[in-house]
Amino acid sequence: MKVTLRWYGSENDNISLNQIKQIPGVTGVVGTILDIPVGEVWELNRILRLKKEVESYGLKLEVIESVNVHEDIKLGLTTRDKYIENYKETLKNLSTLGIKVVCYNFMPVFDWFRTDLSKELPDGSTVFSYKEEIFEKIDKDNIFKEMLEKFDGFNMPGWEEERLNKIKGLYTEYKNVNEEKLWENLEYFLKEIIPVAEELDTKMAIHPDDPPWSIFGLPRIIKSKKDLERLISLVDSKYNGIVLCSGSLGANRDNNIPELIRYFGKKGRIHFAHVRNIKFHKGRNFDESSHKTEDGSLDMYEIMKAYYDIGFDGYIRPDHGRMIWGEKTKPGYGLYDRALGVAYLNGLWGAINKEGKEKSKCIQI
Ligand code: DNO
Repeated sequence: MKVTLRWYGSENDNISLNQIKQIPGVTGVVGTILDIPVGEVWELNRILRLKKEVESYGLKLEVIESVNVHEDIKLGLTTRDKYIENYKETLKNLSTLGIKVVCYNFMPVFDWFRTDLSKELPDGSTVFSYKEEIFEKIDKDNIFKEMLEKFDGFNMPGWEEERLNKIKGLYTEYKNVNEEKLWENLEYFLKEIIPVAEELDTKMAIHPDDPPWSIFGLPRIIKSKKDLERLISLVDSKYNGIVLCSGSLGANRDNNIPELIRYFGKKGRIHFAHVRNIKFHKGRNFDESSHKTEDGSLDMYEIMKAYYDIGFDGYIRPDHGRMIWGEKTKPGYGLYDRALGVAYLNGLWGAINKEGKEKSKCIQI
């Protein structure tokens, strides 16, 4: 596996590349450019600037998270073709500069969603959490305003301000898009994009819906094994793959993460792994937790073992971290807890690896 950390660029992140390169085992960053409006072409110069900066610290830039998909594509409007052409252009530019994996999602209007971004745990750390009772009281027309307040001045991926003023209109437009229609629109997009990705040797990886259920009456379609199976069959190409995000899919207790890793890993469709833990509470409620197994509800050993067993050689990153030690940065994307996360995941991997070697020695004897 290739261990990476997400980084938002010097304009948007107060964590430095120098700090990142000091985390044991991290060899690359997952790049994000937040200031290009969704749907516009990512120009070569802009990507090159990011690449040079990352490489000047001896780190690699081979994964982008995300190149977001314009709403017109998800809505299936006639204007989508223009945005699809732009997307292809962006893929070409990214590939020219050595990007191997592009992460995207197909969630209408909202990307990831939580009801609290700084719930305090007994040890004083704060985490993202989702509570149904709070969710039900949310004023969905003013959700962007509420979320932006929670972001505490930091701009967050998936919550571009440009959509803020269009929110009511978007709900109306999605009235004509049910899950089947959204599948059709995804298929249309992939049939255009995947042949280009194949030519460029760029792997496309869809991020699952987070949380994996419909919110505010909007359709959501990447929530389960069945959905992922349907996704990979829309265009049968290894370039049409997935981000196996343990925390997103894992929020539905019916999704067995190690089993999903083994199943889609063996098919060669996992191009990017997001690994984090969550703690289940009543019903659908959950908190994000530290990466450690005992702090949450997912068995991180089993998750890493599944990656090990499939011989995973793709990109992996720790996912959201808690806010600890007084750190002030983008919620979920602090340095300290993600660095602890990397160390823990590397520890598990190292132990599994050593055990595997010991076992194979025994077999040879
Ligand atoms: C949130 C992230 C998401 C993710 C996108 C990928 O923290 O996991 O914003 O990057 O859904 O397209």
